[in-house]
Amino acid sequence: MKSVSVVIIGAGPAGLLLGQLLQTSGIETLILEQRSPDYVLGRIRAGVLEQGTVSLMRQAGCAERMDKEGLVHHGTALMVKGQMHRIDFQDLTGSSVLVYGQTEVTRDLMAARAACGAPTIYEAEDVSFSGLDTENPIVRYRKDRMEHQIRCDFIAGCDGFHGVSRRSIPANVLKTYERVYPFGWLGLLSDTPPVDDELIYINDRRGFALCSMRSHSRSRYYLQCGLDEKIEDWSDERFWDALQERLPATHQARLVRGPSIEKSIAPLRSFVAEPMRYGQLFLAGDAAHIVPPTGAKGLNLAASDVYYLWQGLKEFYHHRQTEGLDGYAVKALARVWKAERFSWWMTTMLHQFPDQPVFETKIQQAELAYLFSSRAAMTALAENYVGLPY
Ligand code: FAS
Ligand code: PHB
Repeated sequence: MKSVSVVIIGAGPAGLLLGQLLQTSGIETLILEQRSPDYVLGRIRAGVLEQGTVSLMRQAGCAERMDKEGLVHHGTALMVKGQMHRIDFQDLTGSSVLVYGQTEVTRDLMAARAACGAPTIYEAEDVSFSGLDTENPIVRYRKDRMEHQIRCDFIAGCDGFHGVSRRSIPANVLKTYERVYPFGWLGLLSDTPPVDDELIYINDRRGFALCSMRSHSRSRYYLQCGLDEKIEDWSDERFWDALQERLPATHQARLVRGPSIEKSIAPLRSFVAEPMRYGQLFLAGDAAHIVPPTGAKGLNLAASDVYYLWQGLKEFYHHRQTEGLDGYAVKALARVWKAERFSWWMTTMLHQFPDQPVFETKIQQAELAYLFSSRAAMTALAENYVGLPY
């Protein structure tokens, strides 16, 4: 039976980044991905990278295009009751974020893996595991109607929220924690210039909106929408009109409309699965946790999980020590829960909750008023947004 040191399930950013970092440490991997490369690249998701994620891309040797094309942002704006409030990351934390789309991160990682010849099996079907609680678990999958099995030392479950890895942890071991929000995000991507040099998070009485970007000529916009909304009911024109209404007066004339390249609705949830390890299976990224995108943490949490797992595997293969792997779940979850808190806080502060008690609305208004009146409060927002230390 074929064997490999680490089998990675999922060729999203978590799986690919882990694969590249292990590659730089001389640790052999095989990635199994259920979809095609084009399908993976077609999903439009995150847009903001923390410095930790940027640093890992550089350590993985995949940062050339990111460093050339990424946009350094030293702050962001929150618009409340028509008033713009800038959160100055540089002044408050001395740090910044990089605007560079997840699609491009994934493309760079895919290209690097192909260039080094490390194997990725795309369109691998029915992945399953056995012997997770033994020294050498077995991974099974089907490819082109042929059944395959691989013996390995470790399995990295980087297969996202709907993957097989979390489901492979016994129900009497796995605990999950969840909050589902009463709205979703309707996103649109267009080859039009952004309305501002930085992102704008908008708390408007008609609903939340976010003005983001991928470059100086490609914009990414989001509108809070009902869970019953259907994408086919949202023409481009209806989207642009709704966005225009929620923009501050200073920016309405700047809005450049154009045909949507992509348009989708995503539900918002906070979700954490514990433990992030079972036997030789380690969960990383969306396989273990989901955050509402309001805090721009999803992709960046996947990166910090990958960092901890990379360090633990490096220690094992280079020094036969297991301290890093044994401490992985506790260390990763400590950072996960802080990001869950921040993402929940940003979401409850900036969205409309029409059915909530008036008291909650009053608290939301007080939260915002305090935030903009206190350097300490704005510093707390900024240090979470640019990324807490690993
Ligand atoms: P991913 O889901 O990206 O990748 C998992 C991979 O595993 C996929 O390619 C999948 O095909 C594969 N897979 C699944 N099951 C498998 C199986 N059984 N066998 C083999 N392969 C399998 N984050 C932000 O920071 N900002 C955002 O604006 C933002 N917007 C988002 C919008 C949407 C609609 C979604 C769903 C997420 C969004 N996120 C956002 C979060 C997102 O960026 C994730 O955090 C990020 O994709 C996490 O990467 P992975 O953990 O690699 O999971
Ligand atoms: C994005 O550009 O897709 C993006 C940016 C910031 C967020 C969420 C999404 O908080």
